[in-house]
Amino acid sequence: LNNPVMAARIEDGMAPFRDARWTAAPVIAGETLGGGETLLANPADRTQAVGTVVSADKAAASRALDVAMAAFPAWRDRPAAERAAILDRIADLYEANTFELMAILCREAGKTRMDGVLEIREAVDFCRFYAAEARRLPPASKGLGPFVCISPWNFPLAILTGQIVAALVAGNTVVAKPAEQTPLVAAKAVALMLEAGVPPDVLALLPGDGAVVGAALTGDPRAAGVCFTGSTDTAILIDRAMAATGSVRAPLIAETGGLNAMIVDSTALVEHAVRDIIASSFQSAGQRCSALRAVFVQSDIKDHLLAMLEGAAMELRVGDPWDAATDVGPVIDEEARGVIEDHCRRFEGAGRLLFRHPLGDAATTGLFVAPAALALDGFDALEREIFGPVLHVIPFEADGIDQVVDAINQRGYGLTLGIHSRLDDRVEAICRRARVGNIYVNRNQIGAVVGVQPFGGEGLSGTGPKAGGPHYLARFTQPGPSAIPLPSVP
Ligand code: TXE
Repeated sequence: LNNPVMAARIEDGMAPFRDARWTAAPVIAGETLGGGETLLANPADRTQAVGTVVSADKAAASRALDVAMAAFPAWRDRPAAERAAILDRIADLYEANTFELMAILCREAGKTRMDGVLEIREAVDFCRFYAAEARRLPPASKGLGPFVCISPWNFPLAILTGQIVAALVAGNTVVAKPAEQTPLVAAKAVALMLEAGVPPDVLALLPGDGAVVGAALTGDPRAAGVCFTGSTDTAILIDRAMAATGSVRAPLIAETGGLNAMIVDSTALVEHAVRDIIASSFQSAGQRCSALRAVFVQSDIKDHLLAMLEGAAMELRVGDPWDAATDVGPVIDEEARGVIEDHCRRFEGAGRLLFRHPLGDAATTGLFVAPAALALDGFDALEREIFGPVLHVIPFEADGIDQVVDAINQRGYGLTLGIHSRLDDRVEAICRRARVGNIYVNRNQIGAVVGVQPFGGEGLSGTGPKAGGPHYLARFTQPGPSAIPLPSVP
């Protein structure tokens, strides 16, 4: 994106979509259902309409499962190579429609250009990777039936695509329920999948309320499996809804929240640590499940690191993500902003604000949150995942590394961990001790790198196996409940 020729191409490519409007509606057997329309506004200004959505109801959920049941045997029995070829065509169509997809991601979900490019790359990689994996599945492995795919708003294209294409290529039919906040990019994605050759009766899209449509789908015994990414609370609700159907054969493949930490010791290259902290905590306005929430800093370098961090954070440009110079866009909705702002206010009131971006004009328009750093005494003092551009800073002493790792393990949300240190022995010891799905050593603590660094967590952060990795597809062909059951809440 720093290449001026490439930047100009993107600018020109996205320009026709500056004021475009998109629509989303339930699609069952290739037929689009009508109904009352709700307007969706751009989170960067809250007034500009981006499109309209027609929400599905329980009756539509039931019909979609009927169609998916009927279509299943023929789809299951098609050669895996044929299904894989369709995924390759989906990837081609995503690439051919990159600018429109970037425009929807920007105006519906508040994604910056960098976020948009990376998200489309990830979606394309999921298609190509699962296509290749499917060609290697043992011939005896078969799909299970209709899979319900429930996706979140923070990677509304990549996660939705990864879930759907994994379930499809393994021989399942799919009913997909996108997040309430991001139905438009889902509708575009599903239209491209149908154009690529997914038979219409094999894939349904049901935009709508999680508590209505999501609950109806996951609580239906015809669902042969559920693939979910979102909050841990919702994963637990889904787990219970599935158990209540009496079916013990349907797997729940869940990817949920994290409370991610980084450890920076006094041998670290502080400039590199600062670069990676800024990217992981503040990129995507902190709305990534992999994002860094708390950095443990060795006391003797804390002031130095904080001074550099503050300097770098003040350089960030927070504002309209349509503007190519923007680093941090808006958060997804009023509710999300309220939760993050309340949290920052409480810390500020307690004298724990380390620094906060000044925000400037952006504050008056859209749903922007100023990137901030807050002081924390211990990891257990952080009550929950704060899904925004907020970093917590916890000092530790030279002899306290083991206790730091134990504190991370005790939280039970083992999704990502960053380490900045030049002591190989120490890095190895931390890696051995930490119960975390993905560890990043002296590098950016990001999420999946499909096919290279499969992504997924431990404990409360999900049920494995890792997305974008070699064991993932098989899970869509094996009956039985989750490999790592989520805790049941009484
Ligand atoms: O998630 P939900 P929300 C975390 C993050 C965020 C919090 C809440 O901390 O602040 O979760 O976000 C559908 N049965 N993550 O409220 O509700 C819902 O419609 C079936 C982390 O957006 O879990 C949507 O499609 N489905 C995360 C999807 O679940 C239901 C990404 C996710 O929404 C349902 C998003 C029900 N009863 C949020 N209720 C990550 N891991 O990246 C809701 N849904």
